[in-house]
Amino acid sequence: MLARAIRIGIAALGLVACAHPAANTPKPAELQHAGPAANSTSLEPASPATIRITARQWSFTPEEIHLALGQSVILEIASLDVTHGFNVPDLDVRVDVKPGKPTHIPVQPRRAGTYAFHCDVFCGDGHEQMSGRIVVDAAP
Ligand SMILES: [Cu+2]
Repeated sequence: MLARAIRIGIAALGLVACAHPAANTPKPAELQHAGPAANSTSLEPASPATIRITARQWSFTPEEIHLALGQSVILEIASLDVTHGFNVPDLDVRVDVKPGKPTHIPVQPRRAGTYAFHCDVFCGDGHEQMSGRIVVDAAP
């Protein structure tokens, strides 16, 4: 009796397996590929990444920012003390950065390279030291 019940159970399992032919079952590699692609397609356009930059007498933090070619980002620049300028001549970006009022700049670099930025509002004796660079990395 017990042996017959086991045989019926095995037969039932066999039927379940046969109900899903191998031809219609995605291979593990296909599933892995489909997952990340579906995620990046649905998330990228909705929310560009925000990169926060702090200005203070007399430096920007961070001094070096890395962006991927074609990546849409928002640069959020905040001053911790006095009014500064944020000027990236080769990207046509130039804004005043006032204390207590972060400035948001949408950026989508179209060419790989290194773009220098600096403060262009005199903010004290160390003003000329306020500089940094944006490095746009080409796609791998
Ligand atoms: Cu300055």
